[in-house]
Amino acid sequence: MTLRIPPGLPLFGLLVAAAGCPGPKVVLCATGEVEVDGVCVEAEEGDADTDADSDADSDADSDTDTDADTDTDTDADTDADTDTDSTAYAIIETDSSIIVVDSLVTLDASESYDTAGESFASCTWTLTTRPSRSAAALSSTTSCSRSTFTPDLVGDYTVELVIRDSRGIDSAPATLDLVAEEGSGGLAIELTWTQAGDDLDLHLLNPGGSLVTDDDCYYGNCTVTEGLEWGGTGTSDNPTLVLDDIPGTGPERIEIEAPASGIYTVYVHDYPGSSVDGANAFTVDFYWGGVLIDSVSGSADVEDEYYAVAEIDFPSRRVSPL
Ligand SMILES: [Ca+2]
Ligand SMILES: [Ca+2]
Ligand SMILES: [Ca+2]
Ligand SMILES: [Ca+2]
Repeated sequence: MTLRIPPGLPLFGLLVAAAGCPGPKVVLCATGEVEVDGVCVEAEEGDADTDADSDADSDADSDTDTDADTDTDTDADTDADTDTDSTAYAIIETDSSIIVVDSLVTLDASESYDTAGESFASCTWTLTTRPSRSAAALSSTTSCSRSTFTPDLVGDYTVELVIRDSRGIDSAPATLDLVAEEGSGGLAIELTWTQAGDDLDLHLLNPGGSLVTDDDCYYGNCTVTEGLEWGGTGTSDNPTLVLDDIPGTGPERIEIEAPASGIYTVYVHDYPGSSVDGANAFTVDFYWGGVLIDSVSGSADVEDEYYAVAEIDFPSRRVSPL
């Protein structure tokens, strides 16, 4: 028979399985060795136990450490919150995040509150973002009720409000992101009044124009079927009286899609053919691109009287009451 000795195996650990000697394999290993798959390998006594111990120790240690850390952190956070957090909460509200160039934006802080029920020590508004060439500014930087501003350029604006509580600790800032767009265009001037049966009339004078001429847009010359030629040769700068009213309380409405530059003047006439004596309160609303940009009120007290209400300048769209 040929005896093969696997390399590296000690002779006394050799498997003996000669031909003609069937039966259970017998492996004799030296002290300090164990049989594995028919060969003797060096036993690593205590390995299993050692590993088990290590694992157990590690687990125990980890658990202990984690618990300790958690407890410590929680306590520290709680203490810090109590000591340094403001009891004031700043809130800014406005109608829409989309705003219109040259139209006033109102920012309301009245929903802000203090969890301790104390009065605010101070409020600070900041316009933190505006287009690079913008000169827009807040009407108030210290009011705790409201502030306003008028975006002068298309672009992004951000307003921030910080409230200091009675202990002198500042709230987290409330921030409001706004995007200013050009109005979709189009001037609309609308007249409403309070006493029916009186027939008030809306008149709009072309820059430099006179009442009851073709430089005055009113019921007599300016309806959708008539129309006037104002400004340049195109029609977008022409006025139209799109709503007329005689028996009710309005509205009467004049529109110009793209007014030429200049100062236009608005009058209200108390038409004498329909007569109601006494005061008749009226309101003229100015819209640009469908957005209300200004409103002027007055009172028509005398039949056949013309009341100068306001001027509106283009291209600035500034309204000046008269
Ligand atoms: Ca009248
Ligand atoms: Ca009328
Ligand atoms: Ca024209
Ligand atoms: Ca009247």
